[in-house]
Amino acid sequence: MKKKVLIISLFAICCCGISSVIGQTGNLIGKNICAFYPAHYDAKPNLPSFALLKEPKTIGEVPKNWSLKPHFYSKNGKTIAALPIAKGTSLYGTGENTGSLIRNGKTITLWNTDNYKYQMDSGKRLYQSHPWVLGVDRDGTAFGVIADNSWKQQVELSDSIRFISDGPAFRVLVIQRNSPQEVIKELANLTGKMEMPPLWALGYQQSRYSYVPDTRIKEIADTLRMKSLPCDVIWMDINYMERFKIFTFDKINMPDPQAVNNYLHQKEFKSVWMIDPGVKVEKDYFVYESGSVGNHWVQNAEHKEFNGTVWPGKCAFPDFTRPETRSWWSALYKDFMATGIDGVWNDMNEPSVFDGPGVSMPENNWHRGGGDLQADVHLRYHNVYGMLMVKASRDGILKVNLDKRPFILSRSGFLGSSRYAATWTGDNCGTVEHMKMSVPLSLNLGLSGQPFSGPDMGGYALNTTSDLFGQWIAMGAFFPFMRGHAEKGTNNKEPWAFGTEIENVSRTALNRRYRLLPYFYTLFYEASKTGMPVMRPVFFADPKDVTLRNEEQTFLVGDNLLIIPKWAVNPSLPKGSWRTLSITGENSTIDKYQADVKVKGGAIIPMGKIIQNTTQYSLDSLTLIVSLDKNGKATGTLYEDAGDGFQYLKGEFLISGFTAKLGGSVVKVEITVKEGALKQGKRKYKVIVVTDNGSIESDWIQKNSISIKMP
Ligand code: NBV
Repeated sequence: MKKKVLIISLFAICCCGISSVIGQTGNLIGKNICAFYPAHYDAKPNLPSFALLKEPKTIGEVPKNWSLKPHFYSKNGKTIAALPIAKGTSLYGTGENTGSLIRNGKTITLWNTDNYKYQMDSGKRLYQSHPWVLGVDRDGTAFGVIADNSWKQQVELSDSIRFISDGPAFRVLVIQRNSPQEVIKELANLTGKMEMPPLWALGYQQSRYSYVPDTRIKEIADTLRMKSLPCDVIWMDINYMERFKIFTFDKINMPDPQAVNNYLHQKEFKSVWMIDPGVKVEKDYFVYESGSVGNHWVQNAEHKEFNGTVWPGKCAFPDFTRPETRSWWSALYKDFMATGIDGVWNDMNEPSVFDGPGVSMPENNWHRGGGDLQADVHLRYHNVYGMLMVKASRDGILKVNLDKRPFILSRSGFLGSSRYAATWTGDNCGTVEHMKMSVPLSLNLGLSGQPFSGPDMGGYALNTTSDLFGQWIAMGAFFPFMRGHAEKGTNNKEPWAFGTEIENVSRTALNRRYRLLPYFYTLFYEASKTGMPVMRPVFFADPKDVTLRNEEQTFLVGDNLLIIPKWAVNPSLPKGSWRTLSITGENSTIDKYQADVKVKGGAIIPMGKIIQNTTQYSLDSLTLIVSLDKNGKATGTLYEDAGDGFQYLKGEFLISGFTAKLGGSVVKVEITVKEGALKQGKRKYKVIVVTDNGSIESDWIQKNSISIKMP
């Protein structure tokens, strides 16, 4: 304890010597959660918080023995909060950034940036900002720190955690818990949780910039079905629009969007269509006209309409800080969605402005705010521009499709934006390096409150080789969001575009994902309830085991599946028994592409059938994969509901519990209903007990108690 005090005071002196120190106050806002304020904290330029769901309530004083306190000071015109960390602490979080999973030694800029190929600033700033750091101490206990402000800032992670902001002094929230998992759950309690997505959003998604004309969309859809490559969604990129004007359809490329959607629906596909924030400045264009009448545009420093160049040419940009603008924007979705569109893709919402500083707006642009949001400069609102946009998009879509769960994919985001949208990691490259990097990218998004993410599978920019595509789809099948996407001008990157071998590799990978959907969907439910990520770092298997802290080639899906991509070299794997699982009859131990999937001893994994899309999803025959622990026991869970709509919020869901126990040479599996009122149809089960020397399977049995004799 004495040593700690000494370190902290040395640290404080260090800060004092070079800058002006600001005092600090703090209070307890939850069990082992404290909020710290710089002296003379000014709420006006900081609140309401964009990250937090609601303003925290003080419930007491900072506990006497609380060691993790920020020091506030200012230096060179920046406001800084610094927290000393103990040697050996592993740092994670900070959202979407390139580089290793572990963040120690990194400096990250939080300034949402359209970063094509992750080239600018060596990828140290990407499309999203998460002023959040997760720390795991040597002993596996953990803490989390939120710098509660939206201003442009840097996170410097060295011998201390430093948030260095261009804005005024801000408050800092510190969570302390016994494990990183508990910290992540507290983060979700503070910043909100992702709502249950529609089941179809968990399926495979096929995209390209762009599938045009409309006949090409049908061709893609037909080929997927003809080749039995399971898929749920086809994506429409900007070329469906008339001269890139949002909420319009090009007369040649997309003369009848309703007919396209009908066609896709008939073939059991959903469709997701792109909408960008930039509105073409053009007389008689209804979006620009109505936006101008409503005075909805972001202003320049002179308080005049700001214009910048994006795809359509000269554009105006909605000022989403204004409640009136958000309502206007929401209402634009009415006719758009009426064409049968299922989901929306909000791109370019950093916002990207081709001829602006750093590919965005000038920092001194002006947002007028309204409601509880103050009028202020872009420097303050830039990082939440996309978040405010998707919030308005979501509201609009919900109003039109009252009984459907909205699905929005947003490129830009901020801490807490999983409340409104899923995300992908932007314009990566078709390179081995970017494939490998996609693992720590999505893992850290999961550790930063965004459970629903994934990369452009196969790589967006550059041509992709068949071998790389094979490796990528084999691994991508286990990411929360699985979409193949490619840039204009690159080679075709659909699963069949690389020849028969890779087409077969792709089919197996997709079949593996679709069979695992009951397990995935259960994990999405968990994420929506607790904030636990779907894709988890391997160190979650044992936070005390420091050898796992750097592991970023392999990952966990939930707690019970360990994914080892074929390209992984000497990964650090968790101890205990993890048994190889064959999901569709494949033998991953000799396969050149399919990732090794290992199931944890003590787990039961529910698996469905091979289906071509989620319209065919049915749990009438369920396979239970049983992997016993050293005490001969295993447990598992299954969540189910209608797959869409909101009846699940009124109790129309079912959570089943599975237990297995070895007695003598017999494994007895019991199935019980734990929660929920959904009526379960007839269901037969097959139990497969996976052991270290192969597996034993039962017949199909329509009972809730199944015994299987071990050899
Ligand atoms: O709309 C075109 C692309 C899109 O395909 C990509 O996924 C986005 O990240 N979009 C960026 C705009 C142009 C990028 C060069």
